[in-house]
Amino acid sequence: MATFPADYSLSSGSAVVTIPAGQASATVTLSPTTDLLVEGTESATFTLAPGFGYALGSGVAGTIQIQDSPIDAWKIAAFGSLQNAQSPRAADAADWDGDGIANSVEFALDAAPTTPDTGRLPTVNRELIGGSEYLTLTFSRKKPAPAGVNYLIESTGDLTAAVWTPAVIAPGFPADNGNGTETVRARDTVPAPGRAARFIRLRVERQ
Ligand SMILES: [Ca+2]
Ligand SMILES: [Ca+2]
Repeated sequence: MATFPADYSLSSGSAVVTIPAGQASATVTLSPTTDLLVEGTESATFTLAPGFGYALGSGVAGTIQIQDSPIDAWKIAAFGSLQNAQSPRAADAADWDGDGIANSVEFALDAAPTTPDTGRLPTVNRELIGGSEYLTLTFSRKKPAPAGVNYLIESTGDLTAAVWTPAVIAPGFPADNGNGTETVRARDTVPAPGRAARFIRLRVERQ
C-alpha cells in the first residue's frame, strides 16, 4: 500500500477531493515520488464516500498500481525477493558477487549482480579517429538504455588533480547490435599520441 504524501503527490494537494455541486466528476492527477527505496509495486485507492443527496452505485473504488523505479524492480528480480532486494547486499554500491562491479553498475551494464561477470566491464583501447589516436572506452547495454541511471563517460590526464571532463561519443555510436542491445563507444577529449598518460572511465549515477 502506497502512503500519501510519502509515495505520491496529488494535484488536489489533499487526499480528500470534493466533487463540486452540479458536477458529475472531479479530476485528480497522481504523481509517484521517485525515491531510492526498494518497495515493490504499491497500490493507491480512491473511494467514493457516502453522503447526503446522492446514492452510490457499484464500483465505488478505483485502484492504480505504482511501480518501483526500474533499478529497484530489477533488484527484486535479480536477488529473488523483495526482502533480499531491501538487504544491504542489494545496495547500489554493494558488490554481493565479489566481481568488483557495484550493483548499480551491474544494472547499467546489463550484468548479473549475483554472478561474477567481469566480461561486461567496459574495455579501454587506443584507436585512430579522424586521423588522431585517442583513448576510447567501449561497453554494451540494453537498447533502449535503462531508465533511471545516467551514464557518465569522463577522461582526464591528471589523476592527482582529479578533474574529469565529459568524453566525446565516437562517430557511429551508439551502434545497434540488432539483439536488443547497443554498443557505446566514447573517445577522450584530446588525442593521446605515443605513451601520453590519459585516463578514461564510466561512472553510473542514479537520476
Ligand atoms: Ca558485483
Ligand atoms: Ca556480477
